[in-house]
Amino acid sequence: MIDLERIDPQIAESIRLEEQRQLQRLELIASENFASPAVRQAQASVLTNKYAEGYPGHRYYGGCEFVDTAESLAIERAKELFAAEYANVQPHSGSQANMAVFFSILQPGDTIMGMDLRHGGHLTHGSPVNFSGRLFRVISYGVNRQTETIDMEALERLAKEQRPKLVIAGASSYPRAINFAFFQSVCDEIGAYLMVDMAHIAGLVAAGVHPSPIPHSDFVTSTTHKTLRGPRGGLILAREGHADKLNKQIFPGIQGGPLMHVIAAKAVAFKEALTAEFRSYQKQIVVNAKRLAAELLDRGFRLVSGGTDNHILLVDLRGKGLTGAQAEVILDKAWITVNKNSIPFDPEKPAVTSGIRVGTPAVTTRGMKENDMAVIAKFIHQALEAGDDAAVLEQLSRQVGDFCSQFPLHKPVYEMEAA
Ligand code: DSN
Repeated sequence: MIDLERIDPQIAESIRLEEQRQLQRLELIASENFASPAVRQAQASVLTNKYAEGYPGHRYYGGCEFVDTAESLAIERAKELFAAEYANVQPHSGSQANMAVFFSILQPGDTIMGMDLRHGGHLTHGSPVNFSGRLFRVISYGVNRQTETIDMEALERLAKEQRPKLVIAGASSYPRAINFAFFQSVCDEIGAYLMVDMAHIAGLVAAGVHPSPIPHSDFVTSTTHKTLRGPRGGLILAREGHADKLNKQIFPGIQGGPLMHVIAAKAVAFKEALTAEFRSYQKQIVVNAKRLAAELLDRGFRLVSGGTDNHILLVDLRGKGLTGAQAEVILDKAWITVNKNSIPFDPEKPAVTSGIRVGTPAVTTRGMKENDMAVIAKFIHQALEAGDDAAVLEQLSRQVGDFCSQFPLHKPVYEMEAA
């Protein structure tokens, strides 16, 4: 930071403060994590200087021999990690990965079917405010009102009636395991493609803690920075037969020069994810989520679907007389970071919501275990009980800061316990 402090003290200060925030506060945003020092080192490297439009061995620029090595390693490791036939590591984000898949098999106006955003889906799965909803005809499925799990019967009925060309499985705020084999059977019956967006659960899938979508899908997309704990970016996996059209859609279809520094960091993250330590970390994420769920239920919170199978809890706050927006602000004051989140059939608007989404990937990276989840549940309960009592929230924020100081932020993967 020496040069940065001198050249741009304002940006240096914002980075320093953000680092302090991450260090001192409880990070419970389900889609966030702390990338390892090795991942960040690759991402901050001179590879950011290189143009490499094209693919390894077939570039539109000279001098690509070393970045070719980095990208080839990333591809091979991604394929090994997920037992996939094909990998494209160039998508700048999960949204770009999804866009490339859509454009490789769909024409504007074609019908796609995805999970309703208000039931836990993602913007790119057909929301009207997103390119996916603007370019394609969208059919949405959701959860059953009683079980709050995906309504498979309704989904099958709708798919047979509407015959989408592409069905999308995967979610952003769904706390339960997804039955990819069932999605495949529906797609087989109606002759649709199946794309699984596993962004949230990619780390769990890599570690075998969640069933893999790979054997069941034509396409699997992901981000690399959530449970997978890599740099911020996207990934496409597919059957080899789709390779040419996917490569063409990413470049030159929708992207220009790949971010070679990010691709190198993805390669590092995939290498880390191939270790026994990483598998043990992923198991702990789920163990922690289940314990946090039990502790919150004990304190009178209602959880959507009654619990969790993965890294996510969706807390319904209506019984506590709070909206999601209010809870997010209150918890922030106690140095607990979550996001407000719609719950299925939410009577509140998306900017208000009736719930919060809570996730365990980041705190598990810090080395927190089951008993620490009991402490976190207590903090959440105390903060929400305090409401707008600023003095209590300030006092709590000091306790949260002290608690966090016991857990290093950047624990190198090789220092973690193996399973
Ligand atoms: N914005 C991400 C999340 O928080 O789940 C999804 O892309």
